[in-house]
Amino acid sequence: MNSEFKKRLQKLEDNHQAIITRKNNPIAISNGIIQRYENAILTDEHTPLFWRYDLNPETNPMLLERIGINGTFNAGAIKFDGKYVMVVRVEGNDRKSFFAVAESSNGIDNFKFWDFPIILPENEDPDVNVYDMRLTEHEDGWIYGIFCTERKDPNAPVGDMSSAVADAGIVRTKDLRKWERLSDLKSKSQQRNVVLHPEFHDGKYALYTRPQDGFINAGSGGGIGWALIDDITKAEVKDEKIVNLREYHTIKELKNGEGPAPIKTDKGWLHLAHGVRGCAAGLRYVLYLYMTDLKDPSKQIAEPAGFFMAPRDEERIGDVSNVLFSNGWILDEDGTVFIYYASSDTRMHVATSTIDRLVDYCLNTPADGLRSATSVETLKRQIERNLELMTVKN
Ligand code: M1P
Repeated sequence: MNSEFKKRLQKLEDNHQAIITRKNNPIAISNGIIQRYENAILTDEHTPLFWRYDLNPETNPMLLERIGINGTFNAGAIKFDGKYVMVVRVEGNDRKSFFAVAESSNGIDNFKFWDFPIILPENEDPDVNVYDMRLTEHEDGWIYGIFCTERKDPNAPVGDMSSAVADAGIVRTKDLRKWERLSDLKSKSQQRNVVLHPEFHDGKYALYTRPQDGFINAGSGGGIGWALIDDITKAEVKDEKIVNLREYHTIKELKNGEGPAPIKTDKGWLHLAHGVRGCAAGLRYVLYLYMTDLKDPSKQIAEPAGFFMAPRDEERIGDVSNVLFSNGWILDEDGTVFIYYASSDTRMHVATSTIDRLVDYCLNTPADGLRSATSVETLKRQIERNLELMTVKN
């Protein structure tokens, strides 16, 4: 090994070690609903050096990077064996995404990737690109992963190298190491952002869907759907009911999609989703919450107006800028909720909250009146109540 190689390797190792062991502090100011943290929790630089570099001085004497990683984002999450675990969408410089597991003991920092990415079995129609896995610990005893599988549109005109078809791929596992591939979801429309509900409903599996007319456009797809499934090993959407609507002049007028599997609370099912609108800068993705009925999860019972979290500071910039996306959260026994979210299709962050705070936010934040005048009316009522309170105090 030449000394240049040795020196460079040491530098790379020191830098990597510093990144993966960096402490993550809460930022000083919070809105009381969530707590953001100073650092991103997973970046391309968190991926092991032995993924990116051929470490053999004989075959890579200049120690050049051989396999570049472009981003680590849109991770599913689960508490497993006492660890906070993410199944991360890792995207290479070649634009192919794959899944890899990263774990931490406290859920806030020191996330470390497992040595190997997930070896995802394929079915008869090979996936071209796979991403955004939602994990569900189902009451049937399996951990399911539902992800988007993307393939070239077979009907694309000659020369069109972009048109794609999105479907939902389904896998299941007991240990996050060995995955069984089931049939892709059958549906009349393209599907992305499909999530398995954790309990049976009327003895059937239930899926949150996102019917869409094309690969990008939701088109006539009215929002987040709900579909009961007879056989999860050959899942088929026969009937779809829209649970959470898209609406004009809201944060989700263009499209929306379920985030992670909903959390059961004593007041109803708590849902995290993303909403998309178009603006001069392109598409803007924000996160929002809503709740559905405990007995009938297809019935919405609350939805605060507007976004719950939107991109800010460095979160605004990345491979696809102005995007927050979340498909993973973890509820701890003490009621703490770890919200794992990605910014701008580039990196992962965490925000923490509690079930009580999130449910209070959902049930007591004013709903969207859908017009400027109703927003002003809502604000006026709050100002009046507060001023009255302040006068009484003085
Ligand atoms: O680039 C933003 C997001 O775009 C897609 O989300 P949706 O299906 O809601 O449009 C997905 O490709 C997602 O991975 C990506 O973060």
